[in-house]
Amino acid sequence: MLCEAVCGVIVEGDSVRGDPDDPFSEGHICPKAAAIPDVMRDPDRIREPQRKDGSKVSWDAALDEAGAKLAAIQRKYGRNSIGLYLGNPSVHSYSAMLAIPLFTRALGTRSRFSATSVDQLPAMLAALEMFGHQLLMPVPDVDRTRFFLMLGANPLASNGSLMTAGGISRRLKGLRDRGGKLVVVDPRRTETAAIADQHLAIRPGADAFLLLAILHVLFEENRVKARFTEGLPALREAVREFTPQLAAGKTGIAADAIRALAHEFSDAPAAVAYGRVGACTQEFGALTQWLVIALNAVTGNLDREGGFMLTTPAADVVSLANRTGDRGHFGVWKSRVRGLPEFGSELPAATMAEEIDTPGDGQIRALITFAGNPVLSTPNGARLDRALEGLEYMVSIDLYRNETTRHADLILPTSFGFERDHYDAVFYLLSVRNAARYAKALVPPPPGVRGDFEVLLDLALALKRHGGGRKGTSLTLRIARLTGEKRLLDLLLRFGPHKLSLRKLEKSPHGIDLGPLQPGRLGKVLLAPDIFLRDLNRLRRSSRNGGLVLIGRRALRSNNSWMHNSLRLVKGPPGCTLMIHPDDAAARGLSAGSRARVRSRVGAVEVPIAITTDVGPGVVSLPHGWGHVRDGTALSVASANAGASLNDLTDEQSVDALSGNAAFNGVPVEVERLA
Ligand SMILES: Nc1nc2c(c(=O)[nH]1)N[C@H]1C(S)=C(S)[C@@H](COP(=O)(O)OP(=O)(O)OC[C@H]3O[C@@H](n4cnc5c(=O)[nH]c(N)nc54)[C@H](O)[C@@H]3O)O[C@H]1N2
Ligand SMILES: Nc1nc2c(c(=O)[nH]1)N[C@H]1C(S)=C(S)[C@@H](COP(=O)(O)OP(=O)(O)OC[C@H]3O[C@@H](n4cnc5c(=O)[nH]c(N)nc54)[C@H](O)[C@@H]3O)O[C@H]1N2
Ligand SMILES: [Mo]
Repeated sequence: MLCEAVCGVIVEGDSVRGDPDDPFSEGHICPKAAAIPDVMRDPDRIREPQRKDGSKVSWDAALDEAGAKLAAIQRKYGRNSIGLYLGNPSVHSYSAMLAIPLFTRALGTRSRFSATSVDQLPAMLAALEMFGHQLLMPVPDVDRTRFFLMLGANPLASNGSLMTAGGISRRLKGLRDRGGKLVVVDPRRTETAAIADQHLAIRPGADAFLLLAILHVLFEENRVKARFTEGLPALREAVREFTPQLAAGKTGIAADAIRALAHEFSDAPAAVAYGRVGACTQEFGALTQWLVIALNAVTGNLDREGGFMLTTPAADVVSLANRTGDRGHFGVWKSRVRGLPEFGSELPAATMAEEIDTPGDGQIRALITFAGNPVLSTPNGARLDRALEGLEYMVSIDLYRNETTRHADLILPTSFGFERDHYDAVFYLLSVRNAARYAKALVPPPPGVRGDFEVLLDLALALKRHGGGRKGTSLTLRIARLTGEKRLLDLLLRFGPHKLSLRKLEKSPHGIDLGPLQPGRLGKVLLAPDIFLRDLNRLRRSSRNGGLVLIGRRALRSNNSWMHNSLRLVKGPPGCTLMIHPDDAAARGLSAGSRARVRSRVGAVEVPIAITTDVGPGVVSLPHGWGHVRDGTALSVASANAGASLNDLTDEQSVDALSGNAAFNGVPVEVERLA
């Protein structure tokens, strides 16, 4: 519904609690779930289509206007003049997921962006290059592993990501009860690092050096036991120069500790390495994700129990994509202004502002956003904020007038939470056990909102009616619209590997356990794809300046940029603080209770500080998703607890040059005391 952990809940009136009979989450729940009703009945939520000035407009008039304007712009400037940004919650709505492929096909623009390129793109690129499919992303078999090496993830706050695992604390405790070990690699001593057996405080962006050095030790000591051998000699050759000594200088982790880690990983009866947001949104995200898979592979832990495994989801979108020949692609075309590569037909979100504000052929003149807030969630959001002002037309499909959608000529509001039925079409693909659960809608949506599926298809149909979009797509849209998302989901389940159906799922409202992950799901694996070997040159040349670097963070009671209007989540001490080490604070005359100005190449923000040894010297941390203080938003609770936007500091020019993914972590900053 809004979280990758997909916990089962019981709803009574406004109260939400964990479902003890859910075979997967076993009663676990977190504060975000309890806040779902807050969003549903939030007075600031948009409940009817509205214009920029806040005036109401009927659905028919709104869709017709949007269709006409967008079609006119495409006729005048070409199809690519319309940009599309898809935000994170689209993957939590099966209704949106089923509509999006049809919508994007009908729109026919190459100016497509999504939260993928500020998140897991490097992991998808590694899957595409190594396994031949962008969605074949293995997950850690947390319930059976004996050694868990976790890089750049904080599941105790995030509830786990690309690792759907309701009740992750219980599962991590289980690992230790079996005599297993958890090692967390993170520049900050996070909530997860604090419960781990070992925390290795790495310098931001240095994970590739660490992984290369572990591989170096494994090859040097003949510890390699790979079931997949394609590219093994090239991998051996590539890691030769990356010694533990070299890595120690780059990572700040002692060479002996790196050797010991390599030994423990290879001696464990089952081990898994896993890297998440911190191991993706950095300068060497793609190299890191490649090396994570390679480490699992050469130790025999890829695609086997207790290691890095693939799921067998009841609604199998991967085999559907295979059948239609869409395994993904990379770099087939480049972005207009900076020449960054497309991935799966999307361009990096870090290029969106420049594609809007740089004049010339192919410039974006109109924008559609769906369930996104890129002004707060993409690098140098302030530039995007300004760029949006220059658009000829913008339409946003969202629950709120937020920092992004405030620029839209039209906001089209959708249903949310228990107002709609729910199936986790995406997250059972990433689940640590195979499972399935379908939830019926519990309450009717407000009369003026519509479902994601309906709105997306109707907008596409309106565009087609006015002569815009790609030719030959109307019929499919109409058939899908008539079929409806529920029937399409039912078909996916019926044709899936477990031969389920909606009817069967409706009979088991607590969900169905479909068993542990199965080994032997991977065919061919390429251990050393050329694009990664070549990118090692960039790693070799990388150097570090001596100043402070900024990293992000997440908190349990905060969900990206959009749940800060729930009082129960934002109340208490301020969430948006700059964590800084005591030595760095002292050197700048900062003391407890001070406010600081943080400055980067692209901007400056002012925030309260929190002095803590949880971050090492040289590293400061600020959460993302804050900064709700722009004119024309209508978020009363959020504005009163505004904070500042981390992405007014992150740099749109700083990307993982291989994948184009945003490099949010490791931003050079200066911090000074505010008088
Ligand atoms: N409560 C809550 N839950 C959420 C979200 C939320 O906003 N709030 N967001 C959801 C979303 S969209 C996602 S994608 C997931 C993310 O899920 P996670 O990746 O588990 O969560 P993060 O807290 O972002 O963890 C990233 C960690 O990487 C570390 N890090 C930063 N730079 C580096 C580096 O260079 N190397 C290494 N090794 N580590 C580094 C950070 O210190 C941080 O602890 O969480 C999801 N769940
Ligand atoms: N510096 C830094 N920046 C980051 C990150 C980081 O770690 N550091 N993390 C990145 C990550 S992992 C992600 S995923 C992105 C998220 O970035 P985005 O997806 O751009 O932003 P969100 O904050 O998730 O905003 C979601 C919007 O969708 C709306 N919404 C919620 N549910 C629905 C729905 O069901 N239907 C519709 N139509 N709308 C809905 C909400 O009202 C909100 O406006 O942020 C990224 N930005
Ligand atoms: Mo994300």
